[in-house]
Amino acid sequence: MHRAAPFRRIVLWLAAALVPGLLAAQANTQTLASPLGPVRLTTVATGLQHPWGLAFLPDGNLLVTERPGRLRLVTPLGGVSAPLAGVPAVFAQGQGGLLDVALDPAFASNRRVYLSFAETGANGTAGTAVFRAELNPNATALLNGTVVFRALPKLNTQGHFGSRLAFGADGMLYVTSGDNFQNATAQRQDQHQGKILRIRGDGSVPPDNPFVGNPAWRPEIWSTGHRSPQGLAFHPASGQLWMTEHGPRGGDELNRVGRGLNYGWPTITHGLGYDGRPIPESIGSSAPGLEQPQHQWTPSIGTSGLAFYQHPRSPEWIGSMFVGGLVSRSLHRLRLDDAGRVVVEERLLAGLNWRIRDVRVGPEGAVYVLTDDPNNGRVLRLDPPAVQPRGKRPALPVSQSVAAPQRQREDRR
Ligand SMILES: [Ca+2]
Repeated sequence: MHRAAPFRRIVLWLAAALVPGLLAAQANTQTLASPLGPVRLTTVATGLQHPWGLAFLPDGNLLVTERPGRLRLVTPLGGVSAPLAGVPAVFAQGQGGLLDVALDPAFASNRRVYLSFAETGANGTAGTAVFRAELNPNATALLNGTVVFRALPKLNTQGHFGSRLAFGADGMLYVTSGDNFQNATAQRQDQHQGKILRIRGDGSVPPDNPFVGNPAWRPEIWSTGHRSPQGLAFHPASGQLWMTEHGPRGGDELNRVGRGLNYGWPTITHGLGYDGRPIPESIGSSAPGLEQPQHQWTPSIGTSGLAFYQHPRSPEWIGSMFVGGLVSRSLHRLRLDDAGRVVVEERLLAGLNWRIRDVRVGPEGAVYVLTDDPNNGRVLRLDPPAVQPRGKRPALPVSQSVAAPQRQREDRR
């Protein structure tokens, strides 16, 4: 048996030299059980530092951000490029750094890319900002970059920057901005913190924003009362905007976002402070004029990226919503009823012990996931369960309670 080992190594070395992509794909694929049948999980890339956001380029490659301030190209077979040039300097402290990446709706003609990030301000302050640039033809650099939006005022903070980016069918860019770990900001009309913002790609304000013309309000504000929003996506069928945000200790939220509405933080919350006591500003879990979440998680799952599944490849998954869990270390697949209530929740990737930072649906109908780690963050591809004959489909599971370890420390976000 021992004599076979060197020969096997030589065969593997030859195979790796001849078909590296094939070998890597086989070595990095595993099959996992799920309530709707086996799903195939492929590790596309490893070794990333706090990967935070991803976007699919038309050529099949991915743009992936790393929070310390790098943007990389990742190929479907796991090639990871050198950092792209032209990325802005970021405030890489605490939860700050390079955050989300999004393509312009007209990327095919203008090659514009948007990045959200924490930007350094004066005297140790920082704030969420949005950068726009053009991707050069061989995708090695961003050109003509400029900051198109800055959340004001910049504050002394290292946390709750947001910040997800999503373009609507209206062509507008929606940006989540966290409360900078300062609760009161989320209800202040003159501050961008704790809001969802709606801007044009050049940062200018659309005239139909809800508070345009009211000098008390920052005109970019679309919705208010958010704490730490890390998921943002438009439903591909209804066009409605949905978001996820971290509660404090408990009370993570899934919200359907309406124009000009107030989602309550910190006046109402389903969570408690990290010390187990009520949030000082809170008057309870509901109040007139303040929106209730469509769903809330107590204990917290550490909600992160959000994606809707509408791809014809998987009838089983169509109509599902995927929510990443940093604390639950799971990918949550939800089904909503016609009223938007969560009626099924299942946990995928549970037991692998990976903090899930982002989730997106790829152009071929697989689900892509980023796992958060200081040095070995991953890009994962999850292929949906094979379509089964109608009579053999397992029954949909009833809503499952999510048992997650109670989160105590903010730096676990
Ligand atoms: Ca809320």
